[in-house]
Amino acid sequence: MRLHDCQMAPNPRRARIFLAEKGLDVEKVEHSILDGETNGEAYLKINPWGTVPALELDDGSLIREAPAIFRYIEASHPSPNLLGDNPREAAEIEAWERFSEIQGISAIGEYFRNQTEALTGRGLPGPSELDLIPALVERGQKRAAWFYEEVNEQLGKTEYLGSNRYSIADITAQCAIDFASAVSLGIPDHCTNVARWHKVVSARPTAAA
Ligand SMILES: N[C@@H](CCC(=O)N[C@@H](CS)C(=O)NCC(=O)O)C(=O)O
Repeated sequence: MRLHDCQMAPNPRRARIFLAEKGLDVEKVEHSILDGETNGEAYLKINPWGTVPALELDDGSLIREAPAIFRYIEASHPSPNLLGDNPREAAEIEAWERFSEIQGISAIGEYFRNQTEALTGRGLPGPSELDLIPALVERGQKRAAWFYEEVNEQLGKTEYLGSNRYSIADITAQCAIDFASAVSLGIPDHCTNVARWHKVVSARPTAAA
């Protein structure tokens, strides 16, 4: 197996942390997003969607989309369980995982992408050839603020985000928040539950992945 990756981007980091939590040491192939490599001919031959992460299996087939990679790895390497081990827990973990991708990573991405000159003409991930929309910078910031509020409230009730134990919901939220901090949307001072939880998840060895 090898993981098509980009070190600075939050979605591939979700996959790196997930693989590391499973104890899997997988070859990583770096593709720069900002330098346009993910939209270059060579990478589009591997993944015509032009996105990372993508997991290439030993038979040459490709799994795209982080949640699809999680499902595949969880089914083939069930321990430790990261997607929930009963239907109710799995549903709650998935709700927070999806929320953290859509209202966290995507919202912060909207904020970052639409003010980044290097991404001119790349309004969406992949070979979209769409204009940037400056108004989405402010909208992304507002969405990120809502994300922080929701996560802060939940973490006032539970130790981890989707369950009472570490799961994929925490991984995706952790990647969203570290990405947010890198683009100057760090944890708001009043979100003390987020700050408490962030210290705990950041202390896991896999946070370095
Ligand atoms: N829903 C996808 C999102 C993948 C995605 O958007 N990845 C970004 C990096 S964080 C990307 O490939 N960007 C390429 C680009 O901006 O052109 C997933 O879960 O894997």
